[in-house]
Amino acid sequence: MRKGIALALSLILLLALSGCAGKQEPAEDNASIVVGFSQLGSESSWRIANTVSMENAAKETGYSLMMENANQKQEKQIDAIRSFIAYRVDVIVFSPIVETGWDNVLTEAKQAGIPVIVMDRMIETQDDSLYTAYIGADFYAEGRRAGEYLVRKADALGAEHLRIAEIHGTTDSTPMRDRQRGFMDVISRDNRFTLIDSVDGDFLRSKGEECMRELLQKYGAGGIDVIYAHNDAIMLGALDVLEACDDPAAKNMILISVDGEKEAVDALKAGRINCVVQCTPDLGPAVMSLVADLKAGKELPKVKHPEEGAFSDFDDLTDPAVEGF
Ligand code: GYE
Repeated sequence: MRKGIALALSLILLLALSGCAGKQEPAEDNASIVVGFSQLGSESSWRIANTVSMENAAKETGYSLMMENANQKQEKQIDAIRSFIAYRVDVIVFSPIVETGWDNVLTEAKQAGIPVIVMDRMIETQDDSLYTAYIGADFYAEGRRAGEYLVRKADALGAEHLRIAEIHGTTDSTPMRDRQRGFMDVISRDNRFTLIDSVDGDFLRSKGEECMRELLQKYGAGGIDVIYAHNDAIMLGALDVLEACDDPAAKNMILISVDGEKEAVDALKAGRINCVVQCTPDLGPAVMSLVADLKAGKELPKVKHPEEGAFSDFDDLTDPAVEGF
């Protein structure tokens, strides 16, 4: 009997302790901290998952999120940032559609004393003091991973010469520039590879389809060995065209993509794509923890990259860890 009571008491104590150590309710005064977030658009599953990640992280921390979606227009992003300044939000977070053209509006934010966190894509500026911190993927490393996969694949196939067509992302955006540079840095000194074309897929599935149709018209399926798409949306659009093409050569291409959305990872598992380089959209929790550090007066790291890898037909794709978002 005594033993029973002791056990019950220790259970209560344990529950109470774990209650203390467990998930905390967001502090009530967090709601008074307003985060103005300018999302660049809704062009891909990556972007939609990124928006959801920001919304969920704001809910969890209790910060008030004021979000504007710019539908792929830089002017709309600039307007949104101006409206956040007018509203005197506590922190501005934004994912810049392209790298250049932000100095004026960020100078206005700086003059208003509002810190800016650049999320996902980066800006090009002479003045580093225009933003407090940047958090986003190392796109150059992603491009290198795509190139390294191709080198390994060429080795495994004993290929002598591979003709590559690149369908790139939004011109002058950070992932476009750096995924291209990283990939080229790996393959350009190896004379087994020739880049035959590089066309603009704007990170859109519809554009991926259109570009693939044009590439087939220009080179024929037999004239292309590799497609390097800068995101899964482009690749899935291209894949629709390749799979509907009568020429058997259209099914023999090596297909390399970036992101890791579920539809692409499933296509990889089904042997329809060869490699998907990972890029995580789940940046919300890290952004909100930067906001918390900022509010606590801590110094933020200027640059932060999430850990990423790649999935390919060299991996065990039955591993449950291989999954998309
Ligand atoms: O790869 C693509 C999206 O900026 C990393 O933007 C992001 C890219 C992502 O449209 O799917």
